[in-house]
Amino acid sequence: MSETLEMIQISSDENSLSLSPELCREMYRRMVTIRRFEEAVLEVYTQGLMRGLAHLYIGQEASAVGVCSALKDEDYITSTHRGHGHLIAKGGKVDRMMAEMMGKVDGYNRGKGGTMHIADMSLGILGANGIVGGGMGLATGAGLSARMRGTDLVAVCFFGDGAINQGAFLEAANLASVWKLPVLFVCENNQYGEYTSHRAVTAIREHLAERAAGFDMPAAVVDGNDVVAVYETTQKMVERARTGEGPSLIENKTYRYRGHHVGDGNPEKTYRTQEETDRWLAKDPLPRFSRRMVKAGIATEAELADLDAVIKQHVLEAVEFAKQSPYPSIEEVTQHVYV
Ligand SMILES: Cc1ncc(C[n+]2csc(CCOP(=O)(O)OP(=O)(O)O)c2C)c(N)n1
Ligand SMILES: [Mg+2]
Repeated sequence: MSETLEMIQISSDENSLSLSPELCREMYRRMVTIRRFEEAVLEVYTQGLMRGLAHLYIGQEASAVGVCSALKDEDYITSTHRGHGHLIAKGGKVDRMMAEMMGKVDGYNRGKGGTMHIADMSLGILGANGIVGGGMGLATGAGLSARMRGTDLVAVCFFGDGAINQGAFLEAANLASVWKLPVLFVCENNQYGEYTSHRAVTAIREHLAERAAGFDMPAAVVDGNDVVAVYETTQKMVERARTGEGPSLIENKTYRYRGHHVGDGNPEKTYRTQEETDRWLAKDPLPRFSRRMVKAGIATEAELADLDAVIKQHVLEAVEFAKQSPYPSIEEVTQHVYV
């Protein structure tokens, strides 16, 4: 059993807030940006302005923001099919993201990748990924590269409760541990893989983070809707990784408030109950953190409402930017892609 395998869910004290006001405001700004961006994606999809589907991150904002706020700009992340939140949390630009959703030339991939392939190497974003578990090898490779180049950079691998059962996890986590690579595996346990509860498909007593024991890797179970707990836990794990102590696993327990994707309109009528969703809605990471900031005197309710309005406008402008952007020309149909 690894030395710090702690299977008690970590939450922070809601009655205090010792992080700097600047950091709190920035974390809140990023969480609200994710929420408003995702709402706009749903609107754009509903209006028929984008092709295919998108997997919304609404409800899980504290996980991406808590983790990425503990990283340096140069650190790496790998993301998933539910990737918009990770990208925004790492500094992705909402106008270029929205253009990519709509297949436009100003998108991150010149409109040829769409929601599940957005990458920005300049921000260390090694890509969203349509392959469940696809980021595990990439993050481990990025960690190896960071080590071989003599940097102190770390690589974070975001993945879901469903992805923890992919064989790639065994390969990546084992190698990362044997070679003590600077990799942080962040399992976002939003309770479901598509329409199936993780309890139905995963042989684990209680916490998915228990898997870390098999890799001799420290692990933490975190209240994934508590951005402070996620941030502080990540800081500790990142510090270990930077100083050569090797990888670790964080399980952020959270919930997606919407369906698996934008076309999964009413999960409460099919594979989950309204009572369960209501229980998680009471732990919504946004009002939870805003209440806490107000209580700590970091911001007033009016200031936070103003900030929300500014962000809504910013996202609306991103939608307009994407609408105005042209489709890529027919001449470049075979460029920037594997043919
Ligand atoms: C290798 C692979 N298998 C299956 C799928 C189909 N698929 C897409 S999302 C998904 C569920 C993933 O669940 P989880 O890892 O919990 O992520 P979440 O959607 O909950 O964020 C599945 C099975 C896929 N994209 N890739
Ligand atoms: Mg899941």
